[in-house]
Amino acid sequence: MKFWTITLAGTAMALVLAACGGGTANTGNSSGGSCTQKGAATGATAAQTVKLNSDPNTIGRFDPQTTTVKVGDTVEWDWVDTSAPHTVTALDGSFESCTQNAGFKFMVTFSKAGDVQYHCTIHSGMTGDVKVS
Ligand SMILES: [Cu+2]
Repeated sequence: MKFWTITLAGTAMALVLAACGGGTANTGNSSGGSCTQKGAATGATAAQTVKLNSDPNTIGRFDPQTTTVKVGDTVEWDWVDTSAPHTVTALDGSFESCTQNAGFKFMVTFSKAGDVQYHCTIHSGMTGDVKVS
């Protein structure tokens, strides 16, 4: 039963990606509510990359969980996990990717020093932070 559910979700995801003509469009919030993407950097070059991977314990995982950058640097998140959608959502509200599937990329430029914690709003075990100095 579980396998069947995952297969169906994968098929639906492929259809969504195909409809958008690529993995870089905002595919909205599949959890039902409205979501406005916020804080996305465009045309930047990432200093660090965080992968959104699958994880048997927390459903998903930010890899690495902690990212260290300098003020002015850009972090890129890559949706790698093909088994579940995820969000990259700052706890302070400074950035929000909305719900996305494998193939999506989201970049944020950090313009001030501090420790910015973020999570996936779908999976409570998915947490990460960006340490900016
Ligand atoms: Cu997630």
